[in-house]
Formats: sequence, C-alpha cells, structure tokens
Amino acid sequence: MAFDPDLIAALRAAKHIAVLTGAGVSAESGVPTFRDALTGLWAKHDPLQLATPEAFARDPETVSRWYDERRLNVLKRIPNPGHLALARWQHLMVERGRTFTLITQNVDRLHQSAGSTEVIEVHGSLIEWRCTRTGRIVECRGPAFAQHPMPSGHGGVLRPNVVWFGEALPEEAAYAAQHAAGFCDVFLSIGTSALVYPAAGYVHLAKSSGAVTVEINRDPTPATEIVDHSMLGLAGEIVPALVEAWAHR
Ligand code: BJW
Repeated sequence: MAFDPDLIAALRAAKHIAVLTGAGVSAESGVPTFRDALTGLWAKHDPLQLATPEAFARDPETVSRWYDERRLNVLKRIPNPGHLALARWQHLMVERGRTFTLITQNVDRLHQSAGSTEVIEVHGSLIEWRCTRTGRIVECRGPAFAQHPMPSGHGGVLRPNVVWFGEALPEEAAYAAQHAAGFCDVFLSIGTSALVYPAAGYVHLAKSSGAVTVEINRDPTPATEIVDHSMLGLAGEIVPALVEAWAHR
C-alpha cells in the first residue's frame, strides 16, 4: 500500500500522535456499527433511539436486554489487525520517547484486549454497569442477566455505564481527549462517522491547533473535507500498513 510521503514524514517527526477511533474499527471484529444496516442482533432496534436516558426511563426492559445482548456479543469478540496495529504503534512510540494517545468512542474494550494502554473511553464501557441509585459501578463479564432491568442489590437497577445522547461525557476522559487533540502533532480519525459531538469536534480542534489531520474510513464523512490526508478503505487493512510504513526506515 502506498502512502503520501508527506504524511509518513509528518508521522515520523511527530512527538505526540493522537488517534480517535469509532465503531468502524471494531466492525471487522464482528461488532455492529451504529449507522450500518440493522442486521442480526440489531434488526429489531434503531440504536440511535435506544441510546438515550428517555428510552431507558420509558422501556427499561428492552434497553437493558439490548445492552446485555451487546455485552455478551463483545465478550466473544477478539481484536482485529486494526486494533493490534494501534497497540503496536503506541508501544513503539513510547519506546522512542514519544507519546501516543488513543481516544475511543467504542464501548467494547477491544483496544485494551489488543494491548493498548491508558485508553480514553469517552463514551464509557459496555462491560461496566452502574446502579441507578448509588452510582456504584460493577464489571459484568458473566452470563446473561437473570432479569431486565437487573436489580443492583443497592435499591436501584443496573444500567450500562455508557454515555447516552444528552448525557455529559465522563469529565476526566473529556478533558484528556480535548487536551490530546489540542496538543498533538498529528491527529487521526479512524472508523468514525464524525457525526456525534463532542468527539466529532476533536479533529477540528486538532486542525485549528496546527496538527496534521488524517482520516481513515470506509466511506467519506463530514471530516473528509477538512482533513489533510483522507484514506478510504478498511481500518483493518490501512492501519497495519500505515504503522508498518511509519516503523520501516
Ligand atoms: C469503517 C469500517 C471499516 C465501517 N474500516 N471504517 C454539537 C452539535 C450538534 C449536536 C450536538 C453537539 N453537542 C452535543 C450534541 C448532541 C449529541 C450529538 O452529537 N448529536 C448528533 C447526533 C448530532 N451529543 C451528545 O448528546 C453527547 N453529549 C453531550 O454533548 O452532552 C452535553 C452535556 C453537557 C453537560 C451536561 C449534560 C449534557 C453524548 C453523545 C453520546 C453518544 N453515545 C453513543 C452511544 C454509546 C452507548 C452505546 O454503545 O450504545 O455513542 S451514540 C453512538 O454514536 C455511540 C458511538 O460511540 C457514537 C459515534 O458513532 P461511530 O463510532 O462514529 O459509529 P457509526 O456507526 O456512526 O459510524 C461507523 C463509521 O465507520 C462509518 O463512518 C463507516 O463508514 C465506518 N466504517 N466499517 C473503516 N471496516
């Protein structure tokens, strides 16, 4: 795969690389994206309608069941070459005394399974659930819940510890992501539709702060027109090749 030599030069010169990932990065691991065709597990539901506090208040059983099915699905999935290449890139950057910040909108923990560290999860995690009364968070790796919604044992029920539309991002994650986007030398937006804010704003912030901006996506997005380098194709193919081109001297 051939890359623009200016891009490779910018990546090699970068002291700080920041990457934002979205559902497209996990698609090749078998995790459905939000805006692709509603198939299989998702056929009965519009994900954008269910990912709201209002939906959970109106129909906690359906929302809990849908998230529990998704939790069980992601627990079976394994990282693909895109996840693995990003983990390798981070380790190589750190070895060279540089920084590499991985910001993800994904809630599937596949970056961590691939070996990425200090991943900034701006939309939370499907593996964690939270008591609606106490806010206590529990990690759930076991079988399907016996009830929907599942009693928390502390007077509330469990909801997924994810960020729904209209909810604020976790403060620390939002701050860290914004900081990384604002201070990086190169910013890459990979496998995200670039539609959901505030994450969709990070590429704009990076660009206006002087970073070289890059997009890797199967299809064009609103970010395509503003980035310095756009690569159309699959993350699981392009990212490993890009890391290889960067590493090879
Ligand atoms: C491939 C590929 C392959 C496929 N290789 N590529 C400013 C302007 C306008 C609106 C707003 C704004 N600020 C806030 C808003 C409102 C709202 C919003 O953005 N709405 C938009 C829809 C317009 N944002 C919010 O409500 C956020 N909260 C907020 O701002 O709070 C303010 C506040 C402050 C203080 C107090 C209270 C409130 C929260 C947003 C939360 C988003 N949550 C979700 C659900 C998470 C839980 C769950 O998993 O169910 O996050 S929605 C969903 O979208 C999920 C994703 O992380 C997110 C982004 O989706 P993503 O990852 O981009 O996936 P897709 O499916 O959209 O795209 C996949 C892409 O991959 C496509 O482009 C494909 O082409 C590509 N692809 N295969 C490469 N193999």
